[in-house]
Amino acid sequence: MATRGFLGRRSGGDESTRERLPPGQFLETGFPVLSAGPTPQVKAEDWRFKLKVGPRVLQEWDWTSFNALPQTRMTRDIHCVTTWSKFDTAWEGVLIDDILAEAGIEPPTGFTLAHSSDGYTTNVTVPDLVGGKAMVALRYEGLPITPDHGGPARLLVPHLYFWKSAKWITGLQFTQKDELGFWELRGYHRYGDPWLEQRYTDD
Ligand SMILES: Nc1nc2c(c(=O)[nH]1)N[C@H]1C(S)=C(S)[C@@H](COP(=O)(O)O)O[C@H]1N2
Ligand SMILES: [Mo]
Repeated sequence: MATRGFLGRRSGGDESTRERLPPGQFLETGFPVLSAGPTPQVKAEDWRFKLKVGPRVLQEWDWTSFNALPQTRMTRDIHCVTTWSKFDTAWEGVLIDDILAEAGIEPPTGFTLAHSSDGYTTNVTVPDLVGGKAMVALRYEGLPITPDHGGPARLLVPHLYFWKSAKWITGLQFTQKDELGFWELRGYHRYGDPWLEQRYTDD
C-alpha cells in the first residue's frame, strides 16, 4: 500500500490514471501550445489539402470540398514528448482512410511526410495513418480548431507522440523511403511511440 500511495502521488492520480499514462508522462488538464515558430494565420477559404506522390499532386481539396467528406469523431489521449499527456481530447474531422477512399487510391508507398503552412514536416508511415488511427481534424471539443492549436486543420495521430500531429496541415506526400521531418532531423525519434518512450533518435 505504501508503494501504491507513493506512485499515486507522484503521477498525480489513481491507479486507472497511472495505467493510461505512458512511462515518464504526467497528467495535464490544460492544453499547452507547442509550436516551433509563430502561429500562421491560415484562412479557411485559402486552405488547401494536397495528396502527393513525390512532387506529383494526386488530388487537391479546398475547404468546402474537404468539409464535404465523411466526418468522424475521435476521442483520444494525447502524449507530448515534453512529458505532458491529456486524456479524452475530442476531435472531429476526416479519417485518412476516407481521404484515400475519396481519392480512389491505394497508398503508392508505405511512407509519408506531412507538410504544414509554417514549413514544418513530420514523417508518419502509412500503417500509422490508416485503419481508423489518424485523421485530418477540423474541430476540437465541438468548435473550429483555434489557430494556435493548428486551425483550420491539423493532423491527429494520437497513438504517437504529439509532434507527429502536424498543425496547419497542407498535405500528405507519399515518399519512397522513411524520410525525416522537422523534429526527427533535430534529435527526435523517427517513430515516436510513447509507450516505448521513443523520445530521442537512439531510444
Ligand atoms: N506545423 C506544426 N505542427 C506542429 C508543431 C509545429 O511547430 N508546427 N509542433 C508539434 C509539437 S512539438 C507538438 S507537441 C504539438 C503541439 O500541439 P498543440 O500546440 O496543439 O498542443 O504540435 C505539433 N505539430
Ligand atoms: Mo512537442
